[in-house]
Amino acid sequence: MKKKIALVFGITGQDGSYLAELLLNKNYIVYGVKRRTSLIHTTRIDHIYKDVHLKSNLILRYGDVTDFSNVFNLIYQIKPDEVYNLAAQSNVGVSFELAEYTAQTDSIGTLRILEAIRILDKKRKMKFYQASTSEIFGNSPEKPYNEKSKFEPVSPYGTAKLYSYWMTRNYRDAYSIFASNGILFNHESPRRGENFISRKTIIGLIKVLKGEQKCLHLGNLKSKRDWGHAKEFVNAQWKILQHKIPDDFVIATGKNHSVKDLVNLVLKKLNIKHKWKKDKNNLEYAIALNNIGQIKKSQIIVKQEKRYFRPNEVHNLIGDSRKAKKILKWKSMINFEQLISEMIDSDLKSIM
Ligand code: NAP
Ligand code: F7E
Repeated sequence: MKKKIALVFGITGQDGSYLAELLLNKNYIVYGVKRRTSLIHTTRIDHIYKDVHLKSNLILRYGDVTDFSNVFNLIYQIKPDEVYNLAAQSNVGVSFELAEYTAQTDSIGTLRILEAIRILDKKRKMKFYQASTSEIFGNSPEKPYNEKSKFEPVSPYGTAKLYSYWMTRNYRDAYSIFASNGILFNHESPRRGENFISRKTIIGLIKVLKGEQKCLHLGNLKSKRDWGHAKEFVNAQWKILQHKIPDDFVIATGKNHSVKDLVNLVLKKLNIKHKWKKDKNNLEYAIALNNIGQIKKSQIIVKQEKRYFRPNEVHNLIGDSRKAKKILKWKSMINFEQLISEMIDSDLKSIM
């Protein structure tokens, strides 16, 4: 039987690496798009990538979704069965500083891929997956969010992603392209980028324990997120494209926790006893109650800092993925505590 060909934009990212593993295990030929960078950074996929001169089912090509001729050429040459658009400037906080670049990548980047598919795939055989996000719900009041909830994004990232969500639906309806949105809630793993809250907290507190960093500085501790495991969530991405019709699905665990819960859990797992206090500006900080590692009793180990607050915030995200459970037979099995424990163990091994 002819092997299926997948084209993955964003293969060097957290999800891209897990998705590539999953597709290779399912015997796909996987083409991954990597950006030109001054230093090669393919760390997340090095374990599955063989020397370019050896025969392999994983092939890397240079590319960038801000370059239409490149996107068009890749789709023209590779003729994939499935296209996964995971490429994005994915940091919500950074999107306030790089608003135009975020739109170029997260909105128009998607349009470029959809246009290339529309022009090149006359027989409408290609399937397209769009990495949509819970950020498109913003602070919409009716929770938990499902596929019918109202969209009210509050950041350049969320707004850019909402454009892509609608373009994916528009191209499906107008041109009969098999184009689907996975509306994924936060998902983490040991491969999560170091400036997202889960990884930043874990790495930061391990460094504080080792005496390499005095204190962990954070922003909003009150916001709540529905955190799942990336490995499970990429399985949903694949399932969305195997469904007989193109459609949109919310992918979430259905449970949420605050940033402060996350910090408390990491401190507990590292055996750092602590107490929260407030300063005169009402900013919170945590002090150690025990001597442990390089930490001295009464040391300030976590501190809120204004610079890490965003101009606008999504306060409370929780998803309802009953549709995915019913139609795709997908459900999250790894809970918050298991996820964080796995991430801590992984970072303890590499940092200690
Ligand atoms: P990530 O780790 O930040 O990976 C993003 C990927 O996109 C990286 O491979 C990155 O390349 C690539 N990329 C960035 N700009 C690009 C451009 N202009 N052209 C081509 N590639 C570009 O993100 P992730 O956590 O894996 O998330 C995957 C996708 O799901 C993203 O679209 C994200 O917005 C979306 N999403 C994520 C979550 C989550 O909680 N993780 C939730 C919902 C939706 P470099 O490695 O070169 O930077
Ligand atoms: O922030 C708060 C921050 O950056 C989570 C992306 O994958 O999920 C992710 O977006 C919360 C926010 O993720 C710091 O204000 C406090 O309330 O880990 P995060 P995010 O913004 O939820 C969605 C679904 C995506 O689609 C995105 O691509 O934590 N927070 N202090 C902080 N966050 C960070 N990063 N750094 C802090 O110091």
